[in-house]
Amino acid sequence: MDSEFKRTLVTCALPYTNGPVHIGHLAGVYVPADIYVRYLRLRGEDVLFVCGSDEHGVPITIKAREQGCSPQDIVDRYHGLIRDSFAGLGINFDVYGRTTSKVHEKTASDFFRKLYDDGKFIVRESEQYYDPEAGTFLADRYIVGTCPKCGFERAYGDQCEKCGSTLSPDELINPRSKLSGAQPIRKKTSHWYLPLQDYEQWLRDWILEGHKEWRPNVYGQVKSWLDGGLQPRAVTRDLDWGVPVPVEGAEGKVLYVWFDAPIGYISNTRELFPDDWEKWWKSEDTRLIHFIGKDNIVFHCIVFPSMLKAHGGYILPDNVPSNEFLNLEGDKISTSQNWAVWAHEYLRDFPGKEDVLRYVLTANAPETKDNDFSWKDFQQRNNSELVAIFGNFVNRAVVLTHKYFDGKVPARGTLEPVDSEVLAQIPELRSSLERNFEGFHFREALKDAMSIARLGNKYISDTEPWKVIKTDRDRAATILNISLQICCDLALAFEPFTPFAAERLRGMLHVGLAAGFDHRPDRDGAAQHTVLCPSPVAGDSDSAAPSCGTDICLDWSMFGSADMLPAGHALGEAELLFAKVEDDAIEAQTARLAAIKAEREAAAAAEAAKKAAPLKPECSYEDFDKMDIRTATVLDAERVPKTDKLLKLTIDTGLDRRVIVSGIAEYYSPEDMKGRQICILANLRPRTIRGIESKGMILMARQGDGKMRFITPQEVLADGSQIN
Ligand code: B3M
Ligand code: ZN
Repeated sequence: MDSEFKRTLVTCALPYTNGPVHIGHLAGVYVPADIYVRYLRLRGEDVLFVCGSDEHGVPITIKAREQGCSPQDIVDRYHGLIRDSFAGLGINFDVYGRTTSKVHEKTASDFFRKLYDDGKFIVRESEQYYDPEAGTFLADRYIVGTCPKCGFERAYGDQCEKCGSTLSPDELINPRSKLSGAQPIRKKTSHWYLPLQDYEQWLRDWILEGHKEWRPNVYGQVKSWLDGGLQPRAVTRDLDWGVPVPVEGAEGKVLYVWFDAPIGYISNTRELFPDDWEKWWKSEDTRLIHFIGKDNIVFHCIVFPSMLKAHGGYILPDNVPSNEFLNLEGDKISTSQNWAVWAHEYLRDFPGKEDVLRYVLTANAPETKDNDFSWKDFQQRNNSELVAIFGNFVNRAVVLTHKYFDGKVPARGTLEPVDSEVLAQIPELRSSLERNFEGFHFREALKDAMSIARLGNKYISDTEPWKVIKTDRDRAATILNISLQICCDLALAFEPFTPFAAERLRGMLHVGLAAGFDHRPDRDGAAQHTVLCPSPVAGDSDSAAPSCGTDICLDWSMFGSADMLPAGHALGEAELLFAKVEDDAIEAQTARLAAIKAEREAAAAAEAAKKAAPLKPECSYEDFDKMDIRTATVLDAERVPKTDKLLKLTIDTGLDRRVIVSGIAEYYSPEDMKGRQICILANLRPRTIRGIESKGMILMARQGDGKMRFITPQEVLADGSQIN
């Protein structure tokens, strides 16, 4: 790895604490970050993995208001749920803090104060929406009104959820306060702004010139922001939930959530290392990596770095890997529409299958473009990749060793070409794995790891030790020896991706893992700085004995060696590495989603039905008076042969009997129509439809969703009564 750095600080976007996390979050940020951290640890790097809750922001206050509780109640509820979901999936942060903590309040206040004292802000007065009934300024999300782009009546001041447009509160038609329903007024207020334009040239040099290796989506977004020209950005808000602005005369103002949240990375580091945090943030030999979703790019690549630069003394990110979005069964994931697979529900519904989700989300990771998660694919990847290839290979190697060699690694004899070939391919795959991990290409890295499993599976299928054993015990010994060495490679290669399976595999092989540094606090809350399991191979001879209770601790440097397991080493018990996902488990999930979709479609249809068609251009009374509209009774009705939509109606108009051909067969059967009184336009010029002369037209009412009903008088009238 890059030797100019002594340690790596990896951060993950701090989730907003107003709802649980879903697979989109996991695939976009947390699983890739955990993979990366586990890889670095495997290589013995000193890594700190920092995350926590983002507990400020308007959506939290709105949710609290909706539920009639305090914002603190909301964040207390979700903080624990989210933290436990991550832990359940093996995403092991060294620290998972909160932006409502004391340490954070102090860190964020001090940060603001330093910029304030150093004259890095400008003050600007502006007019903002104010709710005269509630007596408070309204954040964008607290203003609703009609979207100027699509006419949706409940668009927010910053965004329309119907058409996805970004809006500003001034654009809303008929704005209303979400708090009181009152019409907001404009009122003057002043705020502090960070003049981002002052950092433009510096950002260009640093990122556009200095970090061409960043992912194209990140680099491209930064470039387009910079090319568009930066503007001063307000860093305070008129709100009562957040870190108070630590300046006299700023009562009722708090730091903007995007000012305080990234400082949370620093606060959480301080939380863990109150005395020793600075080396992680202020030392040039620390490498900082932010894992984020693509909607956070501007904040992590432009705003936060400008804040850090304005403050001075802090390091800047070396890379900001950001993914695109994950869809679910072809549709955009949506928290408000419940179109998501929630992490905590997955853990409840699929106990013991934590790795499967990690695996599938990585195999489909939206690294270069938006990607899709489907339950069918989930099942297929589990059953035909994890179970049929990886699991099957390991199972055969371990079970056959128990069966024929008493569970002890048999000695390797002379190699045949097939053996040398398989052994020669592993170092190549290892190099490719390393390149992909280090370049943040985790999908490709997973393919490399899977290639090793395929290689092993093919090797054992081709060499058939279960047959060979009958005639050539030494040859079978060689095959199983090689297969078990490959199992060790797999235990290393898959540790970042499927850590629970990797642990089970180590149990079967009866080996430990030299997993580098672990900074998680011990039971007394003190941060550790220990090597989990020092390898007797990598370490010097008088280093501590492995703490895992085995003689052998795998470490990355052994990867690809054919001598990880010496002959005679006793294996652990065989167990199943992966179990099949059965159809009923998948059906339960797809049924749940289908129900949500049906509900959503019904709601959308009800909404559409209510929407009246726009008004036609004005007409004169004379125009109207030309139309002869009357009541009439249907005497007979039949379908027009070979059509789906047409009915032939014979009617009595009070003046005559005539035929009207009408396109209502979708809505009414001939039986529905017989004997009914209807209204017709009687003087419409006759037309021949399917060879039938149609004289007039039936009056129908059409709803917004297209549904049609004929018009009938409230009580039966004489046929031929004129309507005007
Ligand atoms: N909470 C946004 C999000 O969850 C935000 C990230 C903060 S990272 C400092 O998408
Ligand atoms: Zn809209």
